[in-house]
Amino acid sequence: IAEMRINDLTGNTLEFGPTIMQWSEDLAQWSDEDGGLTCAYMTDAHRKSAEQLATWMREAGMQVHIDDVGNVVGRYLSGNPNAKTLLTGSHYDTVRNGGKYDGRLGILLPIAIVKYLNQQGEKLPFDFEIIGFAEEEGVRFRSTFLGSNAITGRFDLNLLDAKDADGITMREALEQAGHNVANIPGIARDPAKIAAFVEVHIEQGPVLVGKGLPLGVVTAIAGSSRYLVELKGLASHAGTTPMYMRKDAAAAAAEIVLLVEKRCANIESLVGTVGQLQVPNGSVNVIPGACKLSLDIRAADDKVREAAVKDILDGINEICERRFIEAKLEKVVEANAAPCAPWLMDQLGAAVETTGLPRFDLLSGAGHDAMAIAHLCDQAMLFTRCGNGGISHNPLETMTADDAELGAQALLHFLRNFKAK
Ligand code: HGY
Ligand code: MN
Ligand code: MN
Ligand code: MN
Repeated sequence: IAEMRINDLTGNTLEFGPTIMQWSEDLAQWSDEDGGLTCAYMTDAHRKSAEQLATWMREAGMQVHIDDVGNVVGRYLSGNPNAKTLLTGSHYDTVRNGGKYDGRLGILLPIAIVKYLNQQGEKLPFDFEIIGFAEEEGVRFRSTFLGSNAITGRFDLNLLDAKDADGITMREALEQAGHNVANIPGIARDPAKIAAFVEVHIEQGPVLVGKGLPLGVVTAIAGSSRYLVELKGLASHAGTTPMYMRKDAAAAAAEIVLLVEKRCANIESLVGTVGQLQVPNGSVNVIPGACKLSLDIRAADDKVREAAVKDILDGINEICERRFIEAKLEKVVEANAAPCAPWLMDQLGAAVETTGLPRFDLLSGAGHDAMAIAHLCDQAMLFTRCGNGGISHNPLETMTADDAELGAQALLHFLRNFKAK
């Protein structure tokens, strides 16, 4: 049916889908690690990916520059000097061993549309700007949304001193890549010149695939709290130290993992994850004297999330006191839920319906650059279905050319009919 609908719609074979899928494959060739896709901020693979995006944008007829936090920015000019700019885009960094479409789809799909418009000689009545945000996942320097925060003027310059696992500071990484950190504040956009922001992204979850729908319109992006926890106990001999005398940091961490799981269970849209858990320099025959873990708590409702975070932090205190463990917590992300703008959702929904699909609204449990750009202008998101049951942040992340096509057809219709607020 999708095949038939697409042929009806375009009157010929797929316009955008195969290009988007091929570019996704091509872009995935650059990875920090062999086997699997890892593209962390300002690594060599990250810089090569930026250059490739810039090339595709240029070939599509866009004015292109790479700014000093590494955002790849392409502008498709309207020729109307008074027109406000419509922003779109997503991130091109990835999680470790991630998927090819997370973030990248939201850059490649609009480039394919601009390439088509440019070939047709069709201008839009507004300047259309595609931004490949340089960093959203927080893999190398822990902080997230570096690219989109620079665009909204909220880049925290103190982060330039943050060090990666090898002790390299963000400032050094940027300067080694030829960037001038003095220009970062100047990256901020003037809100008066921006009409809105729309991000196309894979859903990264099971809802659309469960509904059998290729596209969805996002209602809100869940808020999230991220902490790094360092537990300090006492390393001692695994054979001679009686159980009741131990200060076992890993056992405390294990209780914390189950506390998070229990506290977040069975509460609508509340999720909690310990994604990183390690015993630094652990040995089989040594009681773990230290343990590092991460907390990621999210919910659609900020009050629900804040209550869960409070209970979990109180719980960590109770576990550590009982086990004579010291805990050091560092809050690395606190982002409130970002509701999408109804006026934009309606225009996106109408565009989805032109592809012959029903409008279907859903929450985004995943964080997105749109929640950072929400500090600059109204935002909305278009989701495309994830295959393999919706898995993401995993090499099994997948999507189809048909769904990419439908997403592109919908966004093209949205652009051609966009009415600024
Ligand atoms: O973690 C997130 O939700 C996003 O994929 N960075
Ligand atoms: Mn992601
Ligand atoms: Mn993403
Ligand atoms: Mn995103």
